[in-house]
Amino acid sequence: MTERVAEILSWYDADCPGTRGNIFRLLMTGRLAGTGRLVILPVDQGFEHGPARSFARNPPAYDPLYHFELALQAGCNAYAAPLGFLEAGAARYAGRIPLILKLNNSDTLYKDKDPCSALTGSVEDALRLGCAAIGFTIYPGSSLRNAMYQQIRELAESAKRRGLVVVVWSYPRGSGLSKQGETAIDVVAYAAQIACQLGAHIVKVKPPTEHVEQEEARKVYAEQKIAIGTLADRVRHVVQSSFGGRRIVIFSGGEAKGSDDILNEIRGIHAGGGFGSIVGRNSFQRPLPEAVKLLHAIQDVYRG
Ligand code: FBP
Repeated sequence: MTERVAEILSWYDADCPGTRGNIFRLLMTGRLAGTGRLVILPVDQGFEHGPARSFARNPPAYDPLYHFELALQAGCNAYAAPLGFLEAGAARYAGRIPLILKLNNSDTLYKDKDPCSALTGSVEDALRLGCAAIGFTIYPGSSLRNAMYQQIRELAESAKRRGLVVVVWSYPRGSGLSKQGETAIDVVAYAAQIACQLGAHIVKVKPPTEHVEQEEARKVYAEQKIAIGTLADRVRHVVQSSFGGRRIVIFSGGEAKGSDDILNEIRGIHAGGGFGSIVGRNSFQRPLPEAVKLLHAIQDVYRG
């Protein structure tokens, strides 16, 4: 146990030993073990975006076992996926890497202006598969957000009682927001705060832009001179908005892009005090050796 991991665990002192043990596992696995930083591999895009959009660029990625192997070879802290992908490999890879079961998912075959994911797994499934955590997506900004908040309240209560960690993907989206507003700094900071208030141990958001969506927020950002000019400034503000930095906040990777662009973004997240990244398409859409190399380079940035 390092001092940093002990410090992070002290923020979760309301949790039972099982949950704290699983936070410890997440923080003590892979190439970033002990640093307090995390790089997680998420592979729910087959469900969220469809198989061809997700896997055709690197066909071995159609195979669920490929992702367990990638997460292991890349030294990730954890691997997150929906029920089907985890069931396909959890027994073979039992105990080798912490797993996060995504308990809700949505597809893009029906375009809802107000999205709400379906429950696609249970806390019992997570326990049966030996997972360290459950994952859940909320869409603040959707007219159906309150139903999602109520679902995660119940699931989080049950997961925490059974010693699991709760990871919330907080993705502002829906008719309450403009397209630009989905990644606006005020909205992303607000989405991170909502996830923390819902009891998330780990919050995942998209890297925010300089845009400020809400008129009322714009005045405060100007009056209080909240720095939002660089990605590092914005990440710092999101981390501060997550209980003054007392919650683990990680940032998602986004669509496939060049390694230099990704690494520049990671440098910004690191400089702003972000706890890490969850990188899906930018890893599994590359051939395995390239993906491992990129994930190692990302981890090296977080190692400072
Ligand atoms: P990526 O690195 O591929 O963006 O994965 C992170 C993630 O949160 C996935 O878990 C999820 O499927 C995806 O982003 C959602 O992306 P989008 O908002 O573009 O549908």
